[in-house]
Amino acid sequence: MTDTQKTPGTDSADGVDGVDGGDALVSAFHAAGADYLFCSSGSEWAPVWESLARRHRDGLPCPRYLDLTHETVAVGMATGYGLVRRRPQGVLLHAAPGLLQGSMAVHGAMLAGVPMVVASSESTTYGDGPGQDPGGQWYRNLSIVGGPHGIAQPFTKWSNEAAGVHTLPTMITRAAELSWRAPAGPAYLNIPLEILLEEWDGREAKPVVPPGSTHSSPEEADSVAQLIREARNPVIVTETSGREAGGFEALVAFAEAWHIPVVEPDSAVCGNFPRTHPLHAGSDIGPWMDEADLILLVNCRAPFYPPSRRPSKARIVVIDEVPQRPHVVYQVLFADAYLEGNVANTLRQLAKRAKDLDGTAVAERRTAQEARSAAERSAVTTAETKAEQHQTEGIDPVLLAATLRELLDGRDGIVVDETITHSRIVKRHLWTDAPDSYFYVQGGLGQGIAVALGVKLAARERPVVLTIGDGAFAYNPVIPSYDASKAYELPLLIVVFNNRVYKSMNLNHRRFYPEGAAAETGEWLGTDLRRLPRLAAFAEPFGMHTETVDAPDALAPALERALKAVSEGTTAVVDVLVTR
Ligand SMILES: Cc1ncc(C[n+]2csc(CCOP(=O)(O)OP(=O)(O)O)c2C)c(N)n1
Ligand SMILES: [Mg+2]
Repeated sequence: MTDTQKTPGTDSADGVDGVDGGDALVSAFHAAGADYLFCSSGSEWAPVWESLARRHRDGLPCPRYLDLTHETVAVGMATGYGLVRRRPQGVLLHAAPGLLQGSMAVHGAMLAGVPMVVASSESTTYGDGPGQDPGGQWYRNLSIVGGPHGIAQPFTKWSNEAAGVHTLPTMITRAAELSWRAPAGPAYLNIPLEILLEEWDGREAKPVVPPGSTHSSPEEADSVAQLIREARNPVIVTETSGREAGGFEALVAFAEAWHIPVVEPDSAVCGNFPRTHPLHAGSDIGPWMDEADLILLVNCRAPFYPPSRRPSKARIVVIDEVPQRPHVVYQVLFADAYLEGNVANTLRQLAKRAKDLDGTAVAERRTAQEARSAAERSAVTTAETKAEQHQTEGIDPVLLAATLRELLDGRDGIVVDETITHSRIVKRHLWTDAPDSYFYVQGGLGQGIAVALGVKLAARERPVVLTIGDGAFAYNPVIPSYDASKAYELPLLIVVFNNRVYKSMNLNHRRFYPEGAAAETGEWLGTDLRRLPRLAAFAEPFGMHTETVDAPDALAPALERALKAVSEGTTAVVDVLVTR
């Protein structure tokens, strides 16, 4: 390359200090608009570190860089950040082993519909080529047959190898653009170390602009509006409308315009509709299966269970930009009509068409919904009163969720949830009613702390609470997660619903073998966690605030102290010994 082709950051005329694939990568992520590179280290990233050091020294633009000490933390933080910011970020993992370690979280990002470009590396010369020695570990230890892009393929949207330094920046911006489009999800790029070390001509990548919008046609929207007008007992069922930019607000406007109740089934994984809204119809689609005459599935990938349980008389309209999720193995929707434009756009179009409503039908469903809403409010109150009354027996999880709700009231908090048997309680009693205020951690266990850290990174001004089971907590890379919290000043309130058991799995064992040998002898294998030490204690070496609570009277004061510590900048871990 000639000197004139070098970037302004290149300060050597002999090419030794010239830009290479590492700088091409940094330039491309900058062009893709990534705010962050979430990196879990490996020797292939030295060219990237070198580029960043050079850019920092010379005041040149680049994404912010985070040194993270575990792959789950790197990917999980990118997921949490992307849930709030909805724009692809960069994730750098180490070779095939780092990708394998991070793959559970990449799969989680795929389920969560979060855009990101994940990269890791391999060697193509194993030390037998000219140029820099990649290191014997690539020959002896790190390679995998078919290349890391082969293993990434089933749990990413797109997976490939970068074949040369000159196509690398465009490969990265292309991967970012692919990952950003519906259904958003991670794209993977294998970037061989030799390419990262190869000289690059310093051509900065062209900035990536956001995707264009997609709309359902007015004719399609008209015909669905007509179906709604003709329905007496319609219902909206949604899992993730709140995940779309503006989706939460658009769903409220749509439901209100037509007076249609909204069910958020247990498969809902983010806040879609205010829990406190009079049109919120709880989480059970059951009562509607035979009663509704129109079911509007809005971003709802798995509405019925078993999947073949078909509503008896309802027509079904599916509103989803990509209804058949390519990564879902088995999916049954029974659609009578599809609206496949951007969901927020579609809902706004439908809201505008809410004219000439049948007054009698609206009055009927308003009365029915008022009764349903009153019954739900009273059931919530009854459950909370009962939880308070049984205080002598320990801390009921309902009491924990309700106490947290009261404490968070008016603070614009965000709840990240990695509980299992307590997740219904969290949704029902720790309700959240604003956009981007509740996220359920998807995929395998062990990502919750990282996802919460990423959410906090994207919303530093809001308190972020992680609710987590004791089993899930033990799956998290706790040390690397606490390290990230401390290093990047990301204080969380972590509340452990500690029942000393993998309750969910024990319930399944009992369900499969109600009168089996384990039921007879009491030998319940695979699920007992009583031997774990005090979970809050792992935060002590990090100087974090810790509380272990086993008495109901101590609960609210402990949570208050913890929240105060968080507002002062320290992560707080409150381990609550719950009764079930
Ligand atoms: C990576 C991973 N390994 C194993 C599992 C299987 N699994 C599902 S629920 C669960 C137990 C969770 O225990 P806890 O967080 O205490 O919740 P509880 O069941 O007590 O409500 C396990 C191990 C999983 N989901 N993910
Ligand atoms: Mg448990």
